Amino acid sequence: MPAVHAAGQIPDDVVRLVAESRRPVVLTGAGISAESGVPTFREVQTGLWERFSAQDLATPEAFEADPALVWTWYRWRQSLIRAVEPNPGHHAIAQWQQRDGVELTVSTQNVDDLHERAGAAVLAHLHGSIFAHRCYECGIPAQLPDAEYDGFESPPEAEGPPQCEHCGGWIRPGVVWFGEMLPADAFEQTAAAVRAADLVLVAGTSGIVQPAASLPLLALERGTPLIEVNPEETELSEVMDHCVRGLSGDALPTLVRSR
Ligand code: BJW
Ligand code: ZN
Repeated sequence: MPAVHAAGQIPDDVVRLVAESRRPVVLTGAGISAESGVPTFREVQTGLWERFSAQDLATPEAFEADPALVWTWYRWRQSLIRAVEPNPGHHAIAQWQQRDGVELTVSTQNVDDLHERAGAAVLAHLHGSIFAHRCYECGIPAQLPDAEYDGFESPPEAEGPPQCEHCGGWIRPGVVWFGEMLPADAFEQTAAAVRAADLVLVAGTSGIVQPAASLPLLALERGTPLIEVNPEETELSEVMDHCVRGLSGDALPTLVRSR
């Protein structure tokens, strides 16, 4: 069973574990971007999207059934992400990575670029990038101008995706939908980093979606300390050594402060 701590009362030995780690791995999910204003996946959506769960829209079947709806959802989310800023959780990780003597690996399930915008190098985007595009049919990458939606207002109606210059197929976002494989190497590179880590910190993920949710178990097998940062109990909580129950924007700056 994990030791559970409030974000404002993280014991010194947990802060020391972080401060003394030389090869930490940080695994992040949607919760780390929540305080920036990016909705998580298991939240109820609003506007044009309120009848749909993210789980219904993030599939090849949804795109095939209604390309315009799914495309517009992604274009709107791109504009939302462009309109927000990294929060103290992203900044704390970037600062930790820049500390002398620390080789910190960041691997994220997030398709946003907020870790990078905070100054962190990200080893892997396990579920791809929302800003990359490729043809749904032939896979050739496509360059598109930025979406012109207001990031905060849902668009009034759905607009169809552009077509591939090579084969006429629909252009899709460069993300990983349910039932699709993760990008080549992203999982294996993260798994190797977790196997080599002396500490694994998991922040802002429900631990529901596989295979990403299995990565912390590689640390468990090796007896590597595991810390979770999340306001809620998750599917992964029971394998953790420490659970910090709080928002990552509060907990991470405290956890990674230098002693
Ligand atoms: C805060 C906070 C704050 C809030 N601070 N925290 C084995 C068993 C069962 C099923 C499967 C299995 N293996 C594969 C599957 C199927 C499937 C799967 O896992 N399904 C589950 C629903 C059970 N997996 C796949 O299909 C994967 N592919 C695959 O396995 O390929 C092999 C294969 C191929 C063919 C057949 C079978 C196998 C692909 C998964 C792709 C996931 N894609 C998405 C969408 C990406 C594009 C987009 O952005 O639209 O990725 S789904 C969505 O979930 C997104 C996320 O990256 C992912 C994870 O979500 P995350 O990050 O955990 O967010 P939430 O919203 O779930 O949780 C937020 C958390 O934050 C909560 O805990 C909050 O409490 C917390 N929080 N505020 C800190 N301020
Ligand atoms: Zn094509």
